[in-house]
Amino acid sequence: MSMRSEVEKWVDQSAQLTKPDRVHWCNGSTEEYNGFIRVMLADGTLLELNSRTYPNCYLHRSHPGDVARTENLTFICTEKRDDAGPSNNWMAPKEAKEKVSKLFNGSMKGRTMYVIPYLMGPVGSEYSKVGVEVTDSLYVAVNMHIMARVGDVAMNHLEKSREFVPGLHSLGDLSPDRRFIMHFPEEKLIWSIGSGYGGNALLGKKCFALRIASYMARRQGWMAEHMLILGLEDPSGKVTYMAAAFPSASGKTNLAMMVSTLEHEGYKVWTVGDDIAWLHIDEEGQLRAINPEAGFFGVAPGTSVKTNPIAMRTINHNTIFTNVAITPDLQPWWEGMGNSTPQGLIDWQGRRYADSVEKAAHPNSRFTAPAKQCPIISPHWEAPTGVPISAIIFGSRRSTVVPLVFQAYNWQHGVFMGAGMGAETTAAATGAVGVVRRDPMAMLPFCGYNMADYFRHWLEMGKQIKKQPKIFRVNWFRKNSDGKFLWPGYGENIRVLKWILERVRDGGKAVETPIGYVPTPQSIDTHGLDITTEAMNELLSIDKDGWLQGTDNIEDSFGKFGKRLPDELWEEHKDMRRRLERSQ
Ligand code: GTP
Ligand code: SPV
Ligand code: MN
Repeated sequence: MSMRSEVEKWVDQSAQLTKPDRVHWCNGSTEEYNGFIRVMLADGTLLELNSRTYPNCYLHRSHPGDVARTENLTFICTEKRDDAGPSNNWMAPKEAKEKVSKLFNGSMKGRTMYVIPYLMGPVGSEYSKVGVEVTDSLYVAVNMHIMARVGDVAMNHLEKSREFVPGLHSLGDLSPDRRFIMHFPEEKLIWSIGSGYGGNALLGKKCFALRIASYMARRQGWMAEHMLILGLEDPSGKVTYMAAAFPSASGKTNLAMMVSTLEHEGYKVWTVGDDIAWLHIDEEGQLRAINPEAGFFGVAPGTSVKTNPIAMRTINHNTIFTNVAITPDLQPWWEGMGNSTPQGLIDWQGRRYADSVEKAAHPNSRFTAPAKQCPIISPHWEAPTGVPISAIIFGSRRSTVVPLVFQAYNWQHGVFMGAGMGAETTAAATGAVGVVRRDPMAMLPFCGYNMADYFRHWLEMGKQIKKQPKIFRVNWFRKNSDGKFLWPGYGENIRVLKWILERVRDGGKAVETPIGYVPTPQSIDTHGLDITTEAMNELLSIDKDGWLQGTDNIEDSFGKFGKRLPDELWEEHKDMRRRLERSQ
């Protein structure tokens, strides 16, 4: 059977269940995109923004109860509960299907079903994979047009790759009571109903490229990670590639698009990806990364000409904004845009903004923009074989305890460092913000199987890589006793990347501490930076009690995995505690 008929068969089944009035197969063309936009402008799903300052840009306001990923309604449905592991919500596949097919039954009556074949990864890459999403949301369809390579290009890839990940999506009634984001990794299937937002609904992103892909990757010997990919150019013009895992809304897009404040010295950044990396080991034993996505679904608040001029230039044309505020002359606006609150602002829910307590833009408001519009997109961002990775960076928001940067002793210690990473929660998911939780490798909400097995996979991959990338931990978010950020962040993060590059090349000064190699204060280039010696010392200081408390938290977190947790990680844990206890 041809692959097209395989897809048709699944689409027919989905249509029998959801009973749409019409079925539209997407070809991925610009005409199709423009046609969809026209329909949404007519029915009010989109509002056209100022065509002079933001040409071909639109605003979408989502349902106020549907503004972020809902981790509590996200399930991994494996036959055995233990294969999903203690960090995932689990439901048996049979139960999940019975429960959710009732909701899908007739859910597209009176509506159109859009069939979206899409390719994750560069055209012509043996690492790329095909998904097919069917959805009754045009907002999802146009976002998928930007975020993935949609239509014929995917169908063509499929004829060779002969495998696709089906994803059934319907808006349902948008009630959280009837919202389920279901993953069936054993049959590589996604079912999502009741949300039209971001990672819940654009199934190529978190559902496929992370949860299902991580499961496939373990079986096939590669890795699917919540990582940005960047190239760091040095004064000689050589580019070194790094991949960095930070939790949601913790700085990946900003680091990936950073405008270096050391550009006059010859250090600059090239963007390869801002959210997801698929990592493979090539025939020479070199770790290589591709960005499976084709667009950016980035956090709007905090993005300004000062903090991220590259993002501002990427998103001022052909961009869809979701849940931002607008000015009376129809320009998008959000907190942290760098200007004062304009008169006559309309908030993200379409109300006149009067209140200075509530935010005008939702804290998780976003832009969807084509990656190729990024002025510093790497010339190799679509290289079929990806880019070679020399450093892996773990980062998260920690207002205390965690230094600006430090390096793991070796791969195994680095895996422990990632596995034990604590992170403050953000508005990217519903629930409390600012609570420290363990978020291993920034994958807690995105690993499609038991995380103990995921840690084992990291350890095994390390053994197969010939020249192991060095592993680092960064924290841009440490605060002083007044609650102010100690580190200026954004473009100044280049100073930390420069030290990382030096360490990759076996240079860069560091002291051996109980937590890893910490830079000496002088080894971070602070030339031209307005920062006090005290602040620098505090940023690099080791809070022994804080770290000991951290080892207790790691123990609780590791303990949940029982015997499945690799012994190596317990050894690393024991060693770190011993080093801390012995230190002054
Ligand atoms: P997801 O798209 O959810 O995966 O988020 P992300 O990891 O790409 O985060 P992003 O770069 O969008 O940043 C999230 C928020 O953190 C924004 O409000 C940024 O302004 C802020 N931020 C990013 N980098 C820094 C930094 O170096 N320092 C400080 N203080 N804030 C930062
Ligand atoms: C994240 O939450 O990590 C995101 C946004 O990148 S979403 O696509 O909604 O998952
Ligand atoms: Mn993300």
